Amino acid sequence: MNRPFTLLLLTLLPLLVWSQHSERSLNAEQWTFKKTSDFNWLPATVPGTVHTDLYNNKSIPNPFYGANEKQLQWIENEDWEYQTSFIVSKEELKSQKSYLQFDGLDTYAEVYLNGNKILSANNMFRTWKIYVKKGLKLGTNHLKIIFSSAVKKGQEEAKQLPYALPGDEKVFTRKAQYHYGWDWGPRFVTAGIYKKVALHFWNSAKISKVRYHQKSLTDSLATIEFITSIESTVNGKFRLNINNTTQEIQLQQGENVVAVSYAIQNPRRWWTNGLGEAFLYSFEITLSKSNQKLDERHLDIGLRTIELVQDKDAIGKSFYFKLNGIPVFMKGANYIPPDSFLPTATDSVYKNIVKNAVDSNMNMLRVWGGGVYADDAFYDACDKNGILVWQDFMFACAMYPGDADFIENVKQEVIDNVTRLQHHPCIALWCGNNENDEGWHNWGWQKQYNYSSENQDKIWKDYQKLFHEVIPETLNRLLASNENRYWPSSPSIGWGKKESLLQGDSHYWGVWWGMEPFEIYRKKVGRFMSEYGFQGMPNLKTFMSFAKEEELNLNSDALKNHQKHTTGYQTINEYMARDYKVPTNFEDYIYVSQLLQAEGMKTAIEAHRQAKPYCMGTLYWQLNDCWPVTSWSSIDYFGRWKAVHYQVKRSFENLLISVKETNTTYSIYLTNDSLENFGGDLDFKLMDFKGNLLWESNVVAAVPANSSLVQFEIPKTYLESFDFKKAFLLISFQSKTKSTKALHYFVKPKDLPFTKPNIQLTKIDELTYEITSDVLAKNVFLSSDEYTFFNDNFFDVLPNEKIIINLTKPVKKITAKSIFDTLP
Ligand code: BMA
Repeated sequence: MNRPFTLLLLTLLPLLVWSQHSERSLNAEQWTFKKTSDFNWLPATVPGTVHTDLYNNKSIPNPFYGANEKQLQWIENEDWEYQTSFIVSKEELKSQKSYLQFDGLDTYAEVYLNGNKILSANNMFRTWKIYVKKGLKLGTNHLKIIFSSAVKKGQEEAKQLPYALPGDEKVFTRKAQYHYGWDWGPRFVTAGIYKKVALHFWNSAKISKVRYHQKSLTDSLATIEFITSIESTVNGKFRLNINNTTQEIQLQQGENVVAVSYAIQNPRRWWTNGLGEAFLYSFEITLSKSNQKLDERHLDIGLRTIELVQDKDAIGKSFYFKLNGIPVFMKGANYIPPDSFLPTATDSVYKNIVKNAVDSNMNMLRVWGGGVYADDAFYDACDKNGILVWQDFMFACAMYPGDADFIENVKQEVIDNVTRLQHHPCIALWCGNNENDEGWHNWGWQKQYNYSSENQDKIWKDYQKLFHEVIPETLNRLLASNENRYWPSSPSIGWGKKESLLQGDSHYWGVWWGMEPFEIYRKKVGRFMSEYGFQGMPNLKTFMSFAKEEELNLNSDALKNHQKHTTGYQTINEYMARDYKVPTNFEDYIYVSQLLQAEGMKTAIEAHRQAKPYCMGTLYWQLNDCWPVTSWSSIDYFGRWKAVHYQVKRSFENLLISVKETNTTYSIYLTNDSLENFGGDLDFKLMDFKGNLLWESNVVAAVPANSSLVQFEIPKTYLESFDFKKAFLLISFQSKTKSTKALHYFVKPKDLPFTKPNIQLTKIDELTYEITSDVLAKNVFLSSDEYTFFNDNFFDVLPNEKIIINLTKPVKKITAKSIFDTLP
C-alpha cells in the first residue's frame, strides 16, 4: 500500500467508524410472491399476508364476504414464496456491521440472501435478527423467503407425539391460535412477512436493548435505572446520555451492559383513566463518541407502583390490584386481535380501540392469549390513556407440547416480547395462558382423548414445566426483581367449581354456555371477573358489508358463516324470548339482540361493582372483533358501538347508582370508584309512563371514596299498591360537585305495556340535538345513513325530559326508534 492511500484511509476512518446507526426499511421495495409450485410472480405488499396479497391481485374473492371463507381453505395447505431485490451502496457495504431484522415472520420461513440460506424461522411472535455483512454485495441483492404451510408443519409435529393434544395441530405452531378459527373468528391460517423488515448498518457501537427498572418511588423521590445493552466493535471510551445527564463509559469489544440510575425529585405518578392523569416522562437515551451520535432510544416512562394483592380472608383469598398503594377496581374488557389479517391493522386502529375503552370509562384491558402480543401502538395508547393491561402469553384453550425445542422456542418468544414491552407502565400483570388449566381440569379431555394415566401425567407435567417454570422464570429474569407480576392461568379455577368464586380470577360462563338466566350474575360473583359475556348482533351496515339484501336472514349461508358459535343464533333467540317480544323484522331483531346483550352485561357489571371490595374487577368478553361477525363484542369490526358499549359506558361511570332486589326490599347502592368523598341528596321517584309521580322519597347520602354501599332499602311494602308493570323508579343523586341518576324497571321489557311515544328531535346546531318524548320511550336508537358518532344512544327518554345529544359530524337526517316500534 503506498503512503498517500494509507493517509486517505486514516483520515476517512473516523468519519466512517463513528457514523450513526442507520435503518433502512425494505418494506417499500418491489416484492413479488407466488405459490411455490407456480411460475407466475405477482406483486406483493410487505408487511402483508398471502390472503391479502391474493385478494389484492384479484386471485381470490373478498375473504370476509358471504361464505367465501369456505372456498379459501386451500390457501393454508400451500407453500408460498416471496422475493425482492434491493441495492446496497458502497457506503452501506463499508459499515462494520450490518444485519437484517424481521419484526415478524408468519411462521415457518426459510430466508435466503443471494441464494444462501440465512434463517429458518418457526415462531411468528419472535423478532429475527441476522448479521449479513458477509452475505451482502455491492449493487443488487436478492432476498427470498419460503413459507411452508403451518397447518402441515403442525400436523407433522403432532405425529411425533404418541398421543393427540387438545387443540390439534395448532398447538405445535407458535402462531396466533385464532388464525385456526375461533367461536368469533374465521379460519384463515395466514403466512407472510407480517411486520416490518429492515436492513441495519452500524459502526463502532450500537444500543441493542434498554431495560427499564423503577428502583424506588416515594412522593419526594423516584429512582429509576436504565440498563442498556450495547454492542461494540472496539474497546474504548463512549458517552451515554440520558436526557441531559452524561455518563462516560468504557466499552469492551462485544456485548456490554451499562446501568445508569436517574433520580426524579417530587415525581408525578401515573394514574389510570378515571383516577388521575396518566403522566409520562420522556427519556432519550443516546450513545455517542467524540460528539457524534451513534444510536438512540426513546422511552416513555410512567411512575407507579402496581401490586397484585392476594390475601387470605374469611371466605377465600382476595384478588385485586393496588395502584400507587390504592386498591383499584378494574373495569374493562377482553381484547382480541383487531383483524384476521394483522398487517391491515394500522396504528390508528389500535389507537381507536384504546380510545373506545377510555370513552367507556374503562381502566383495564386483557390481551387474550389466543391472539398475538399487540403492536407497540396499542401499548403506547394504553400508557398515554391510563389503561392497565392484563397481558396473557399466547396460549389458549388447549394443551401444549413440552419437548426441548418447543420450550426453547417459547423461552425466546418470552424474551423478545417482555424485552419489547417491560417498560410500559400500562402492563399490570403477565398471565401464562387462557383457560388451559380450566380446560384440563374441567372439560373432559382425559376421557375424550382416552389418555393412559402415563400420558395424562406427561401432559400435565409439560403444562407445569411451561407455565409454572419456564415462562415465570424467564419473565422474572427480565423484570425487575421482587415484582410478583405473574399469574399462571386465567381463570385459575373453572366456573363449575364453587371455589372459583372464592379466590383467583374467574370466567363465569353459566350465562351463554350454561343457558342460565341473566339474574344468575347477581349470585355468581367472584373476586375478579376476568370473563363473562353475551353475544349481540352488529349494526345492519356491518351485515351489509358481507351479505346481499336477500341474504339478511339467519338462515342464509352468509349469515350462518358469520356466526361461529355452534348454537349462537339459537342461544340469542332463546334468551330474547325470555325478556323481549321477539321481533319478526330483521333490522328490529338486530336492535333487540343488542338491547338483550346490553341488559345482560348491565346486570353482571352492577352485581360485580355492588360486591366491591369482595370483587375487585370486571372484564367482560369481548371488546372488539377481527372481522364483521355476530359475536360477544361491544364494538364491531368497523368500530361501530353496539348498544352494550353505550351501556358499559354508563355502568362503568365512577359514581354509579344501582338496585339490588331482595325478597323484601330494593337495595339502593352507590358505588364510588373515585378517591373523593361525596355527600348529597338521594331522591327516589316512582313514576308512570306518562310522567305522573306515584310516590317519592329521599335521603341524605354520604358516599365515601372508593366504596360501594347500600344507601337505602326501599321496603317492597311501600310500593305494593302500585302496578309494577306500569311504573319505573327514577333514582338520582345530587351533591355539590357530582350528580348521577339511574332507572329501575320492575318487570322484564316484554311485560312493559308501552304506548306509542312521540319522539321529537330538535336541531340546536349542526352537531347538537335535543330529544324529547311525550311518554316513556325506551331504548331510543338514533341512526343515520351518513357516518356520524352519537355520544349517547339506546337511552330511555322519560316523558318531558330533554336529552341533549352530540354528533361528531353533521348529517342530513337522523331516525329514531324505540322498543315500541319493534313490537310484533
Ligand atoms: C372465552 C374465551 C374464548 C371464547 C369465549 C366465548 O372463555 O376465552 O375462548 O371465544 O369464551 O366462548
